[in-house]
Amino acid sequence: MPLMTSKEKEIITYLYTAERDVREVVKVTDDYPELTIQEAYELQEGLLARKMVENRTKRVGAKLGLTSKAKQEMMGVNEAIYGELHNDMLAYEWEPVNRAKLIHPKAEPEIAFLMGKDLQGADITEKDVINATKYVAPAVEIIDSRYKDFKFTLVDVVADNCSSAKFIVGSKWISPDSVDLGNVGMVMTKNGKVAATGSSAAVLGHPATAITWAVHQLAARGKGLKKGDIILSGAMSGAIAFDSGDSIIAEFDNLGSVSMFCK
Ligand code: 0L1
Ligand code: MG
Repeated sequence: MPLMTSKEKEIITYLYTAERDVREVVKVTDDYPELTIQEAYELQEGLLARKMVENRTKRVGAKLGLTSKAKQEMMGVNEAIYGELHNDMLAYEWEPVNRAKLIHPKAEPEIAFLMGKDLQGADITEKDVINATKYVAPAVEIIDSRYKDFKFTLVDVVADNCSSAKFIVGSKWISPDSVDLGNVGMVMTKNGKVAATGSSAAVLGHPATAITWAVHQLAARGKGLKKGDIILSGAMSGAIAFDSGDSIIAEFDNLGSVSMFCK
């Protein structure tokens, strides 16, 4: 980010401290209704840069959000959004997620892509995405908007790095060619009861389409995906709220399952 204005610094501090102090805040656009989506991505970049300096985090990949028509309609928008994954967001199946460090967490079932090659450009296709992918795996993203009651505009959620908090990837990684990624069924249970069902078709028709869209957006900012990146391609169902004591398991056709426990 070039030299930041005092307004940008103030908003970044506002979002950074809300997450650090596990405190929900009113949305940024209440005070700054004039912010544009372009400025929101610049604020996101500034927020992530601050985390890299203060929390010594490193970028490990990217995430897609608002990839389902249902969620876009709910928010009155017709585009997806993207953010970054950092190493401090990576959680493990065998390590309980700490509820005390989250404001109002929700779980989303997603397909994770592990990039085997760099990928950048405004004209790359779904085929390029698949060719550049080494493995796919089942994943759960934990989202935790910093905004009160999970209520925000597109600008707010982009600035807040698309509500990202944690993510867990299952241990079974397979080649993207060995499964029909456009038609993966999924069942997510909470404490043994079905909480959500969905399909990868809900992710802009195909998760590779969602990633293609993100690569095009990144290209406009002179960026791309890197070999070794983990990409969360978008939620296959609505997000499920959870609390301490809850366990979540997402089972995907042909991809296997991933689980998490919240302490
Ligand atoms: O990962 C997601 O799909 C979440 C994007 C932001 C919207 C939300 O927090 O529900
Ligand atoms: Mg998500």
